[in-house]
Amino acid sequence: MLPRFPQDEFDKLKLALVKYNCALAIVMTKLNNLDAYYHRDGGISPIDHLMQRIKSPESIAAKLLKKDLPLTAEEAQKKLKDIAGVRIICSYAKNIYELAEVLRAQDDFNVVSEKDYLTEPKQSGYRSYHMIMEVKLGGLFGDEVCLVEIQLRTAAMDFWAQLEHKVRYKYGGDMPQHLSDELQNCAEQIHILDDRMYLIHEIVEMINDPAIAEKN
Ligand code: 0O2
Repeated sequence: MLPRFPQDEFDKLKLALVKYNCALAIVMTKLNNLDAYYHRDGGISPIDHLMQRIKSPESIAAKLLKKDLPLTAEEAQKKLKDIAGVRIICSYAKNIYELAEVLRAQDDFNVVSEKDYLTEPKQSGYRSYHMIMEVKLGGLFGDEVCLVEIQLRTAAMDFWAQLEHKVRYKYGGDMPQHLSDELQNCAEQIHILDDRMYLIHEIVEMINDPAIAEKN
């Protein structure tokens, strides 16, 4: 059974989640605008697609328990940095670093921390680039800020992460060794595939480059 907050803390958390929804909307608007900017004049955007989610009270409670923290709304807001989450799916790993650079340059976001699980994948095989952003809420919330986690990954990495998450959830954190070995193996193959696809993309880009086409 999923853990639950005591009723009074649940009510406080519900109120706090309004702020996280607001922060999520601000980040999504920014990212959609960036995507539209890249697409101007038929250009190519490094963003393939975007996903967003607010962690459910049940999974917030589960994460607090996992970290041995009390089930309070205050503790959740203080200690969990991924209550609001955006996932940016990119075509190639190179786009991930380009976008991270662009996000760092935004005046209205303050990057609180970053984790590069692309160069240093997790033991499970997980690859992704994580950024925690502090977002100014403005409007009725005045000077209040809220944290949003941005996960950047390729479509292949996302495919892997979603399957691994499903398998891990099914076994309640006690995944059989043969499955975790197989998933690690798949993660490596996906990494190689990402590189090979990027190489094809680069070759096509070179062929399309007018300066190179003129020479041939
Ligand atoms: P969900 O359901 O996706 O929200 P910490 O720095 O340890 O205090 P945290 O949150 O453990 O905090 O940091 P981490 O590991 O950098 O990022 C956590 C999130 O990254 C997870 O959130 C997942 O979304 C994703 N993630 C990290 N490791 C893995 C992994 O091995 N497999 C998969 N599929 N996803 C991973 P949640 O809350 O665990 O889950």
